[in-house]
Amino acid sequence: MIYLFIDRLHFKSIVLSLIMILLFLLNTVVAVPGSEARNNGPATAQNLQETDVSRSTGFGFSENILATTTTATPELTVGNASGAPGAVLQVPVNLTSSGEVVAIQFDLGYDPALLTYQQTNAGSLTSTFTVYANDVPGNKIRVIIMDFSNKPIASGSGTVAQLQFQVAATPAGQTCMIELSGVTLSDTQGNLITTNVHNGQFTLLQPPGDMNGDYTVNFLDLLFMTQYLGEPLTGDSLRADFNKDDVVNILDLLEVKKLY
Ligand SMILES: [Ca+2]
Ligand SMILES: [Ca+2]
Repeated sequence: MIYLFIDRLHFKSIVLSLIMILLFLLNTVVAVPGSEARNNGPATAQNLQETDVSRSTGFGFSENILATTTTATPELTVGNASGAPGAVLQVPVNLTSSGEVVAIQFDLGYDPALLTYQQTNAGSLTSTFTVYANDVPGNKIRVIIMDFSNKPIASGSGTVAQLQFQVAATPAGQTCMIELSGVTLSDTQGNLITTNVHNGQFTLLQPPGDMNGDYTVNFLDLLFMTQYLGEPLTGDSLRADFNKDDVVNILDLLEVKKLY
């Protein structure tokens, strides 16, 4: 019985050994030509090269994103505006940024001989922000834009404020700069952000019926038109044909008379 038991143990050991040898041989045969062996095995020269490429690409993307974020200087730009005497117009102030701006302060200067300030409204990027605006000495409007939760202004381009002006009824001049000063942009830590600033310009438009080009409509325009009654339509007489019926007559004068 004892020998029989030993023989059984011996037989099992032999079978297990044979299975181990068979598995080793199978693993060797499969592993040699396959690519998985390279990935799972020890670091060969090719493995290291692939790893290096992967790391290089990963860091490359990170560095590119960081570079874009840190090198794109925000732009604060005043839009150009135009209007005839008495017209009400909006002057937009636009911001282009990468989402790092949380608060803005600036002064907007203008010529009171041409424009009268009325009010300031939030822009497309700041509809949920608080916008303060006050007159300050030197014919300037001081604007402060912020959010008490320290929320950044969305990245991209859009208006951060709309300043409303009325053109003077009898303007002294035809153009003026709409000029930024004291521009202060802040990040979430309260740090000053370097900003490129672009001023705007207001241009006075001739009102309809202004025949003599003095930006007002009055009896002088009627006198101007009478020079061309029945005259051929060339040069200034083309303007005198106010209703564009190809003749200068009393009907044109009556149309202009309605405008003042
Ligand atoms: Ca006129
Ligand atoms: Ca006419």
